[in-house]
Amino acid sequence: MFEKILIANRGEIALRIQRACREMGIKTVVVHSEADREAKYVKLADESVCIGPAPSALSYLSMPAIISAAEVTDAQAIHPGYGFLSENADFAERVEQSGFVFIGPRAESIRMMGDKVSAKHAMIKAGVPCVPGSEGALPDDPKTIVQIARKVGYPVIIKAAGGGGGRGMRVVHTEAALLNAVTMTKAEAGAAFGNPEVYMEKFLENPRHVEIQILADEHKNAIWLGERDCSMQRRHQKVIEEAPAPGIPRKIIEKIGNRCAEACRKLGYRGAGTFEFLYENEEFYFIEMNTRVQVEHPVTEMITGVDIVQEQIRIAFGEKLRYRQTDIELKGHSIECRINAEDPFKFTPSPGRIVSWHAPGGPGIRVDSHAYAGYFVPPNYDSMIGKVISYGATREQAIKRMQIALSEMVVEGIQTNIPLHRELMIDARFIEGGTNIHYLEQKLADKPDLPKDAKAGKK
Ligand code: MV4
Repeated sequence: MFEKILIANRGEIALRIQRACREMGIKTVVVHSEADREAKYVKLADESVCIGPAPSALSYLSMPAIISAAEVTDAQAIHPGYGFLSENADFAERVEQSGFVFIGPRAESIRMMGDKVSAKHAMIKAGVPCVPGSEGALPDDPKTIVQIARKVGYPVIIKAAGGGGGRGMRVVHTEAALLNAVTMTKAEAGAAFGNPEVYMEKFLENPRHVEIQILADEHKNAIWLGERDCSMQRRHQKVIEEAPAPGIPRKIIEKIGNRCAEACRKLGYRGAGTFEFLYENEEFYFIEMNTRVQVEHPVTEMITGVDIVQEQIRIAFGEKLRYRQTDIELKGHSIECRINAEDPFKFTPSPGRIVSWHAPGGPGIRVDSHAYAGYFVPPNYDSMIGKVISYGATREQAIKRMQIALSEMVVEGIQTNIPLHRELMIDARFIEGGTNIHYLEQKLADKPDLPKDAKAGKK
């Protein structure tokens, strides 16, 4: 096994990866910016290297700084976590060219999935059902574009090949609005992603966001670890995730899960990965694939008992998967609440010094966080400061335990979204289960006593 791994990330995931390494007897190097110098997980690591000033572009996104840090510390592999350089194919390539192992998929897989047109093409070929739409990128000819849209049927959505995660897309309801929307999306995509290619899909009005976690080794073994429902989101930021997805027939999920694992084998995919789907009227439609460990991976760990980060490391070392599909049993239910340093209903960031921090505990509660009393939340990065994860034999028990956990939790000195989570855990529609991707924004828009600009979905 590797003796030493460099963690090219920060915050809770840097701590999470460190814990996986420690359990495996692997030494850790963390890189950090000047803003994260005092972070506790930096002190907990075996070694640390300051790689630059607070702005991400000068630290966590600096490939030469990170690779140099691996060189001076004699690390053998680099774990990119999520965000930052985790889905940057050039980084994966440069890491390997410098003689280190990239803990993630091959650069070519990252590149293929980063281009949403080639990702969709690969999925169609591999037998994964996709949203009906244009076959590949839209052509330049306006008449052909109009024809494609008529065939797909309105409303349609125009998406940038270089986009993803909600960036670079436009919904079109009428033929009159079509060509202008295509022109605008192409111009924006060219400017934002350096790739003006766009494609078209049927716009699904009220889907849920359900994703499949997979693990694949370089010996063509691949398994799926159940699904996660991530529909509770605001402005493409997930707020609550859970596994399993409530109310979806197991037969339908098993069919799609097996398709995903089979696609991994066909594509020669290696590493952990997530197939993102829209789910509507008992049908799954592939939209994107993420080639990294995800924020919400713990809910899958809770119901499968598989340590996804440790498996990433074993796969990168070249080991064979330690599980066959028949070893994977989904047991119980898990819910994750993302804790953000922000105003709970206006959503403005709230960085600063945490004065008191009382994390919840007890049966079925896991807290993944690097925060503590006295920790300063820097203003330079994402506002997520941790995750509370509950587990129960049933969804009802997981909700109950989460309610208790949130009632115990105290964070003072900054604002957090804990009050929002407390409301959501007693929300009748959430408790019923199966709300769609618009539910949270609609609920917030219906709240009477908020200034208009604070409401989501009213841009
Ligand atoms: C869609 C869609 C409806 N129909 N595609 C947004 C993020 C990106 N991953 C894809 N997204 C969507 N694609 C079709 N054909 C609706 C969304 C969407 C969405 C998807 C998942 C989670 C939250 C969302 C919020 C708004 C829109």
